[in-house]
Amino acid sequence: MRLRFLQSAMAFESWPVTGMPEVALFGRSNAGKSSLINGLAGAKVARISRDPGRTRTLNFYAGDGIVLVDLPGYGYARMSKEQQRRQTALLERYARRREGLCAAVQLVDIRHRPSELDIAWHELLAARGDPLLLLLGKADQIGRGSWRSREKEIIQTLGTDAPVVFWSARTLDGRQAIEAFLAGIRDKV
Ligand SMILES: Nc1nc2c(ncn2[C@@H]2O[C@H](COP(=O)(O)OP(=O)(O)OP(=O)(O)O)[C@@H](O)[C@H]2O)c(=O)[nH]1
Ligand SMILES: [Mg+2]
Repeated sequence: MRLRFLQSAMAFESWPVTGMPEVALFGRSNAGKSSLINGLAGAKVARISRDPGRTRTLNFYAGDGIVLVDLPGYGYARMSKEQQRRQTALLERYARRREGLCAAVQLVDIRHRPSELDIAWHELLAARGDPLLLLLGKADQIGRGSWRSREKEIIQTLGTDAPVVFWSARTLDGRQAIEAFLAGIRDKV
């Protein structure tokens, strides 16, 4: 899909007014949210790095009639308690208060059992009552033969009935399904 960078923002007052339906990417730090933006765009529009905790601001991208928001990851340990508290407050404020937020994508690492934070965020997002897509990311890191058993364990741990897509930024597995989800959000609004 075509995606172009709109702006970065922190404070509520500077979040852009776009008039377009918005979908946000949640996930722990290093889960691969920024890489997902690049994978969907088919270009390097978002900055990524080897070290987690890279994305510190809300980053807004627009394309194909929707806005995608690359959020800072939750649960980045190498941050002061005060920074973590501020980051969490920012994410919660965004999740609860953002006008135009129509759906969420939560990205988890297919290799790991979801953490307590993944579970808490999943519950908060599911409670919003609008569409929530669960991505099992870095799927290239395990054999396809293990995908279904990992899916089962992750779904059980989260206690969820959200739709699930296997995703890899390396192979772009899952890209079509994600784009179909986003098109569904755009067309419903
Ligand atoms: N093998 C593999 N590596 C990935 C994939 N997606 C992301 N990565 C790697 O994981 C690391 C973190 O990726 P980012 O996209 O920066 O993660 P993020 O969720 O934006 O992290 P924060 O900004 O800290 O919240 C980078 O080294 C990426 O290259 C994937 O699908 N497969
Ligand atoms: Mg990032």
